[in-house]
Amino acid sequence: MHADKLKPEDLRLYAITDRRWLGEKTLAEDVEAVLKGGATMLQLREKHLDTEDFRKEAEAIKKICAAYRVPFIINDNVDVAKAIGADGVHVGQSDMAAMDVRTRLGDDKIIGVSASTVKEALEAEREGADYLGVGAVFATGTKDDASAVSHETLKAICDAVAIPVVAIGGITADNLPELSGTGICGVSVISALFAQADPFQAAKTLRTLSDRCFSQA
Ligand code: TZP
Ligand code: MG
Repeated sequence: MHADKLKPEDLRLYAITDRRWLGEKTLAEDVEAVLKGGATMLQLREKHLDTEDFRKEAEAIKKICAAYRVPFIINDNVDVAKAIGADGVHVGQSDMAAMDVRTRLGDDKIIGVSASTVKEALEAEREGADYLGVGAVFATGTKDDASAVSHETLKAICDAVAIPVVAIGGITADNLPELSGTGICGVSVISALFAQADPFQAAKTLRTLSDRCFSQA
């Protein structure tokens, strides 16, 4: 394993895309805005694009992330990630197993896994995950089937694994400080960035707060 492929501070403000609030804007514009504002990692999450459109979009977003020197992760789709040379893939519990993703991507790439229990977290770590996304730590309207994770469970997961953990689900500038002391390296957010009128300013605010709350982790 290559120890420097993912630094814990890369997870400080992990932006996950969602095109539902774009309106007249392009996804590339919003991605650039959140990176300029201080997002430290970016995941392209597309639930409705066909493979060819997903690949084209990924190609474009990869260039922007490279310009800002921010790791670029693809949600779920190992084929797209391999085709465009993304930095990694994020999989959920019902997606491809982390072990199989590792076999397909090799040791140099970043693999993230969603977990909502200590058992799932330990299993993902054993299978070779580089980081965990744990949530939903607050109520969210963005993912219908998100399971709720208490802050006690979040802390128990952070204590149980050696790999970095990022919290996800309903995180805003108002509630982010409540996650201090859980052991997370940062926060992963969708609507608190991409549903905002000014994603640049939203990223700036969240990055400042996240640096303040999680730089000890
Ligand atoms: N996984 C657990 S909650 C969630 C995902 C993808 C949605 C997070 O979106 P938001 O808008 O930051 O609550
Ligand atoms: Mg998934």
